[in-house]
Amino acid sequence: MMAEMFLGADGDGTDGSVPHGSGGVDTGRIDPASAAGWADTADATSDLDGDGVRESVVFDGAVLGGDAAGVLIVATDTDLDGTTDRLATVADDGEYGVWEFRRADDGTARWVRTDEGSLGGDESHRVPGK
Ligand SMILES: [Ca+2]
Ligand SMILES: [Ca+2]
Repeated sequence: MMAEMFLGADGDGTDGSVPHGSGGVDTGRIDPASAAGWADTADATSDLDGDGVRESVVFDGAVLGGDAAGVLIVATDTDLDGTTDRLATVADDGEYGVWEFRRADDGTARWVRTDEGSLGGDESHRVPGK
């Protein structure tokens, strides 16, 4: 009985205490389609590439509700056609993600994650085999 309690408490505590450190980076708090849709309704506020034309909307995921609160979202209309085609997100825990809008030959469109990672080096560092 004692061993069982010991193992249970230890194992559960370890696994449960690092929800964002396990299973890879989860910037899935953001739904790219929803974020882009929201950005499309807003006026571009930032000129990130410095060409004099504002092409990006920077906003907090809180406007999307749910788990997105606290995530900084940068939505960019790279070809200036009026719709967002690139998203970059940075969560409050340092995890970031980049999505690009892709349209397939058959006309279907989807968001493809092109980059992900974490800005919080030590915090997210995982010891192999742990
Ligand atoms: Ca620009
Ligand atoms: Ca566009």
